Amino acid sequence: MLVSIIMGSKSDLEVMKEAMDTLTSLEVSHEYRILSAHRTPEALRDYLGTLPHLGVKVVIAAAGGAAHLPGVIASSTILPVIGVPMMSCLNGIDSLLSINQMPKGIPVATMAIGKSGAGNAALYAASILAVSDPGMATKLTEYRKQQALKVLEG
Ligand code: RP5
Repeated sequence: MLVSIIMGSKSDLEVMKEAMDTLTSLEVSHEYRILSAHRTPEALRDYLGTLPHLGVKVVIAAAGGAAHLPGVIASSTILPVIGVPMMSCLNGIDSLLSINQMPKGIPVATMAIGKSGAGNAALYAASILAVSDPGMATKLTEYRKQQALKVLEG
């Protein structure tokens, strides 16, 4: 299983379905978990401990508000972590800045707020995999071609 998607709440699921659908369309194996940095710290730690055995190469982490989840995950693994800020009572700006403003040393790649970010997180995960997987590179190139065709067709 190549990509693990972790989100802080069941309320993030509808948005994060965009990431799962995109990974499915690219035939990237993935699973999701609902685990919170604040509400379920022990369960989160336990799950993160299983990632090497699962063969996970990239983690996508979604959180809203005081969105510590992506940073906490990144602090416990050297796998690339892609953060997706969720909408919140501050229109997701708090989530975006919480995820984006990591102090030097522990990076989190931060996407756009909401569904665009969720879809792009999946595409970015596929790009990371494509560096060492020519089959994945071909699929991504085809995805881009189809996307351009749709735009040109109007
Ligand atoms: C975060 O708090 C979650 O990622 C979610 O986006 C936000 C609100 O969670 P709920 O109150 O809807 O469970 O931890």
